Amino acid sequence: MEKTLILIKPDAVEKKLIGTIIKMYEENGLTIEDMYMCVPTEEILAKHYAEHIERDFYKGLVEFMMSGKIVAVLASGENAVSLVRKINGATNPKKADPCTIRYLYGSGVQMNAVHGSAVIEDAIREIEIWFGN
Ligand code: YYY
Ligand code: MG
Repeated sequence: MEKTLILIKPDAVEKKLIGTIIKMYEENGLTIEDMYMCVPTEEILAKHYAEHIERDFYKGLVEFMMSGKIVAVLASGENAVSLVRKINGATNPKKADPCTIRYLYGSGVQMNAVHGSAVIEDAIREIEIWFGN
């Protein structure tokens, strides 16, 4: 069974959307294997967002991600990686399909409520970062 990494970002936690968001994954057939809350460190975010470190939005993104608690979620299911990306919707909530988490609850490209691993290789890498072996 495929596994993937989800982060419920500080904007969604602040809006009390943890339960609503977890329910959307479960209703779409995913299983929650493990989860915890934390205020992420700069170090873990540098690993997680390594591909974006040179981008101009990186500093603001890290500051936002450290602005409050997040929920790290390990989820599994058939095609879990692509299924979570579909449920999450496009990076920009304005361009996301209706009924997706980002369309419903995102407030901008940065504050877009959730993260989901993009491909299986990323999921393996990100699960290692957030949950270890
Ligand atoms: O994988 P996904 O989260 O949909 O988008 P990425 O292009 O990987 O960007 C990661 C993360 O960075 C995005 O969720 C918000 C933030 N971001 C930003 O703040 N400003 C941008 N112009 C692009 C991305
Ligand atoms: Mg990405």
